[in-house]
Amino acid sequence: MSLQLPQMAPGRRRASARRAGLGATLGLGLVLLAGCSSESRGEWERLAMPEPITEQGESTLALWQGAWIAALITGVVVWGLIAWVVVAYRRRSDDEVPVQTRYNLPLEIFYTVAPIMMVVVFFAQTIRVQDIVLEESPAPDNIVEVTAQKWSWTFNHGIGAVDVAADEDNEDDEFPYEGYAYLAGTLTDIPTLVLPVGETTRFNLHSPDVIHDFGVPAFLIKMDVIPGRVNSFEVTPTTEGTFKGKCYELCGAYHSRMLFNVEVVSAEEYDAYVADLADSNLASTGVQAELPILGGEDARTQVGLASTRSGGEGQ
Ligand SMILES: [Cu+2]
Repeated sequence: MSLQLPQMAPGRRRASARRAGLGATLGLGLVLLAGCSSESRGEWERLAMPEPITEQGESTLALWQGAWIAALITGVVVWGLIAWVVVAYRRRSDDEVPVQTRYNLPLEIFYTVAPIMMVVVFFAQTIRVQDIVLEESPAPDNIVEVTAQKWSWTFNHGIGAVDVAADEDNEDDEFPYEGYAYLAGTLTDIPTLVLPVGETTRFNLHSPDVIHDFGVPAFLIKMDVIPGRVNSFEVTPTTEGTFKGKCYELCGAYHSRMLFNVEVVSAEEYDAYVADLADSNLASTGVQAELPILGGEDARTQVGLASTRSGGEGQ
């Protein structure tokens, strides 16, 4: 039984198919755009990357967008070639046998060389951006010692004179500031990391127990916190506001509680915050800390942590 198609001149049939296709595309585009707030339009432009709030994060975003654009151009060329081959070399009659070409040397050289060139460009761009986001300035405005401990964060802000040279060995026995003001989070008390806008802050990452990972989506960077090793990176926040941070390494039973907030404030508010924090440390412990709280024995006796651990070991 043959299929009965409505009779229509070939030219008119093509024109009406084109109109239907155009209408469907426009309709779909309108539906998609109508559902777009300016926020989600931003997400589309950033290709689902969070909005960066640091100078360093802008380079990461540009790398992400560039990689997607390169991948999409490649995709369009490949899809286009597939569609062209399917149409141009389709079987035109039942007894037709296509040319049995076994290889095409120029084509094979092209699809060997093109991907190698793409990998080289991706690699070079990645190294370039990696150098930018991991670059450490000779004298950052602030150095914060971050402790990731089971199961929260302690943020140690420096007070008094700073000696950047003391930070250079990246060891845990010398620290750049004369004294420290610290905020220790607990299982039930999510700590807030306060940072000054427009200033460069270096994070030195310490862990007394297992591997954690310090990350803030709005920084577009995260870094492992490894016991016995001090990893570090710097950010220069450009936007004031409150942002979310968390542990990105499945570190144990209460990994999911290793959350923190980041509050970017003006430089004056930051100085006032650190002074207040030092006062409240002094009021609660009776001493001004000369060294940052880096966990280990200290982490177990921090406010709130003692109650969450029975023997202090294991888990
Ligand atoms: Cu963790």
